[in-house]
Amino acid sequence: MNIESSSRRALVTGASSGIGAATALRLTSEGWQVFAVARRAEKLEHLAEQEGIVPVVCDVTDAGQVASLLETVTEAGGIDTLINNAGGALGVDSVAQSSAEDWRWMYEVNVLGTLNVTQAFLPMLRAHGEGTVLNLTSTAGTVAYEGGAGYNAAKFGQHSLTSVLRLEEAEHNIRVIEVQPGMVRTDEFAAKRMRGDAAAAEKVYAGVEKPLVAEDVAEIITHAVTVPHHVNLDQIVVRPVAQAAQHKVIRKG
Ligand code: 8X3
Repeated sequence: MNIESSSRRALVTGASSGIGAATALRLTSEGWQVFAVARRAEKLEHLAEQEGIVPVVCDVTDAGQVASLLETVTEAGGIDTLINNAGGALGVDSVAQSSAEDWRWMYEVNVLGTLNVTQAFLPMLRAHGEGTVLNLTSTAGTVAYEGGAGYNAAKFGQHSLTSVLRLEEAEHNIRVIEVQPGMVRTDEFAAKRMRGDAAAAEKVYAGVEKPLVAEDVAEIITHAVTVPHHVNLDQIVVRPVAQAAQHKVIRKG
């Protein structure tokens, strides 16, 4: 499973679908070598056929699995860019009514998952000399909204982790980029958040003529990690025009 040594190399978590899959595909189409990481092997099968992609199964919330991931990637030549994309939302309940279990899951996957993978790969990125970490947070990481509850709390946490990391790793010439997307229509995000209720998931995007799609965000990620290394796009907020703010969404029909 050795990959070419000449090109840029990234690891993308949460790569089986949505923004992660689109990013893995976009980077390889531009000549990158990509380790595409996700929890379930069968969900990575469609990416395995793509030249330049090495699928690796790993649950980022499991420190033991992350240690094996590091070993696999080290043996296969390493990376210069880490893209922490794995994450998700569960529920739209108020603080008064939400369940601590949901909050725990969101903290685990968004914050501790990012922490686990980042800690594991920092020595490799430092040794490289021009490392990049890009964390996919959310507009929910800086703007609270009703029903945001545990998702806001987790994304604010991941946003803070990212800001601290930027301060701490500058000495090691690691740039730390945060991409904060607003409304992105993907197959899984709203479906997971609404616990499989397809009608509720559909309502999230109802009447929004052009929400962002995964490829829009993948293009921005690709740009941010491809500009010369001394250029650090610290925080990129990206929303569809129809979502002027978290509380202002233009819906037609
Ligand atoms: C998703 C953006 O607006 O649903 O991360 O919180 S939002």
